[in-house]
Amino acid sequence: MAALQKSLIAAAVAALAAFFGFAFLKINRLSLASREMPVKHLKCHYLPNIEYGAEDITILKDGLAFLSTGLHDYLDLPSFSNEPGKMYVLDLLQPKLIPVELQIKGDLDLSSFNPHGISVYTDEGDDTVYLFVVNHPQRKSQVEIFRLVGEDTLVHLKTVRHPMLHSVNDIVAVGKEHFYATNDHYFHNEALNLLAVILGLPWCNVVYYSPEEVREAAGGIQSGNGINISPDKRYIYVSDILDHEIDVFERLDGERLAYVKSVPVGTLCDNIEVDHMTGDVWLGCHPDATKLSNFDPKDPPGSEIIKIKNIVSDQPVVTLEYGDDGHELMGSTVAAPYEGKLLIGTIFQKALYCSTK
Ligand SMILES: [Ca+2]
Ligand SMILES: [Ca+2]
Ligand SMILES: [Ca+2]
Repeated sequence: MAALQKSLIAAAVAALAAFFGFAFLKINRLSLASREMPVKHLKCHYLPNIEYGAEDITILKDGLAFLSTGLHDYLDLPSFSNEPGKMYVLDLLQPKLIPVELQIKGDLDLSSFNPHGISVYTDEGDDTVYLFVVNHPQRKSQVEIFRLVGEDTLVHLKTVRHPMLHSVNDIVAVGKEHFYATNDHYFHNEALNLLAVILGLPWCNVVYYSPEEVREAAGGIQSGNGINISPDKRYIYVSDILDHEIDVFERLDGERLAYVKSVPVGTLCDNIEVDHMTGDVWLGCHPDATKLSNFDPKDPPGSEIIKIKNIVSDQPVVTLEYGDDGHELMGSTVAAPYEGKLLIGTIFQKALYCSTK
């Protein structure tokens, strides 16, 4: 009996050790730990006023950029401030590039405002600009819809909450109250999420929201992050960050998404911006996710910006546009292009203005 007990315990210990060994290797592989940092620098300077991250940035066709800043208390990622987040606007056509804080009016609790992914929608009929912002008050997920008034005021129109929108990372607006959203986790419990990552369970999804219906538009994603749309509005791009690829979907009638293909990028890409002139896809990526989660200022997480040309064609071209070991910029999440200019934002640090000419 004692001998049987002993061998059972030995078998259990061996199984646990094997699992932890497997888990360790899997996490190292997913997070691209100890990967050599890609290096490529551009002519850049820091944007004033942005010290606590600009997780997402998007730019209107007329050169007006929006920045969501101050993301904190999210997925145990580092943050330099626990103050409420803010929205900024920056006119890229002005000679002085100084982001200005957007005034928020209406019925929104600003003391718990924690903005994350953003998207803009312009009403073709009357040119009204709607700004959609993922917000995480008390670690929850909801989407705020604002209307831009003048150049520096957001009027809060609506808060969208839904059980299917449970861990929203980013959104892309396709109507005044209509959007696609990515969920970056499946479980509420962090240990179960870690297990899902280790086992490679592709249980995250893209959700379509309209006031009339809310449903899963696409599944099979390990961790949904950035989402955006082609200039002709025909394709939706989703970053499956843990899979190191960008998934391409075609929008069908009735807002159905048909999977087209995945483009490997070899790095952990966060948000997606699309050049409105060329259709090129710009990605803010994390070259080594372990450096992000075990934040050490002496060995900081780096930044990596990737561009995909002709993403829908048979031969997409993936290029490194910017790479840094974290001494210039830590934790890049987004790269927004505008006519030879590039804005690069981060989770918790600064933002850069660069020239790509
Ligand atoms: Ca976005
Ligand atoms: Ca995938
Ligand atoms: Ca993101």
